[in-house]
Amino acid sequence: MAESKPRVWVSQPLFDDVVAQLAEHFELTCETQVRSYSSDELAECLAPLDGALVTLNERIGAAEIASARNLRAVANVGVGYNNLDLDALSAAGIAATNTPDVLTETTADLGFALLMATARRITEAEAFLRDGQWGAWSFTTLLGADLHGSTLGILGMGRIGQAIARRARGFGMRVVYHNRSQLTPEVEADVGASYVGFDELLAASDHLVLVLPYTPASHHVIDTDALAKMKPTATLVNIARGGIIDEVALADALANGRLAGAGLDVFEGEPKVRPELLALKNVVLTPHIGSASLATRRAMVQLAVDNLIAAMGVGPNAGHPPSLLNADALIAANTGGAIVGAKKNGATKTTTTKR
Ligand code: 8YV
Repeated sequence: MAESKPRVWVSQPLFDDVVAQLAEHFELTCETQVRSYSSDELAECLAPLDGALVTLNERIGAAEIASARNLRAVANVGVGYNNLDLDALSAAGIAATNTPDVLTETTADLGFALLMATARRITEAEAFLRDGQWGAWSFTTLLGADLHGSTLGILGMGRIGQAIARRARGFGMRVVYHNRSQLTPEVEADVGASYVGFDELLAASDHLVLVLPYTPASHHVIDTDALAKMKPTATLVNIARGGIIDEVALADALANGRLAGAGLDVFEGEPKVRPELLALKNVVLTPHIGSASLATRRAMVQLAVDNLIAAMGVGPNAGHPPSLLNADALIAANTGGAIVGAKKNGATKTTTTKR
């Protein structure tokens, strides 16, 4: 009898023609409806699998993989992977991958769109027009702030931050940034940005864009104190993760004239958006569309598919997924041994066994 193919699952409807490539190597199941999963539902879906292709909506940690004894790889469609508990996946010998690079320029474009829309109050202006308030033209209606000649602050200077800095140069902006580590002088010169401390970044920015990864260290890094250090005329754009901002503090600052405007593509409780933010006029809101151009979303799914095939040890890059997040797990998985048992169940002792 022929050996059965490894079982792979795709958690959300993506691009059928791209995802179908998985069927060449695996027994493939794809969700056909957009779904949100409870932890228990996810654990049930993962339990019989060898591999999974998931999105940021699926939070995968120790509880979700507890019964997934054969799971070897989880491919995330997204560069951010705060939905994955890498320690838990590595401890279980499960390879995790993400989709960097292919979305850099598209996400930088959206960052710039929000910078412009927020500074020039585009959505507020459109609502004003659609509401029939454009009765008599007034010279002082809907005055905004300039991008040209202003200082752009970038918090988080990875690939997307650098792509935004390059765009800012074309707009005649001065660019300052803060990051865990300073860029080399060559890269700083190339992107045209100067390193400053966190407080200086807040104080100097006419427009501040957040592009840092969401980790416990960056949770609510923009809080009441940070907002108080910004210019009351400044605008703030977030294209990273909602949890980086204390949204209650932000809504309060925006409502009370301590910050001019905000452009938000991501929210702490998304897809729910705080009523305090929805009630404000000086906020531009988009539903997490940073990477949402057709070409880029297709490229992200293609990279996730390539990652999954390679992480499962088949295809032309067998054993070498293009964007692996936890090399230790892959070594365990591909040598036929994976760290399971005691550690998988949350204890500290590890045993290596065949998967
Ligand atoms: C994705 C994102 O759309 O890549 C990321 O980190 O936030 C977005 O580009 C999202 O992750 C889809 O899963």
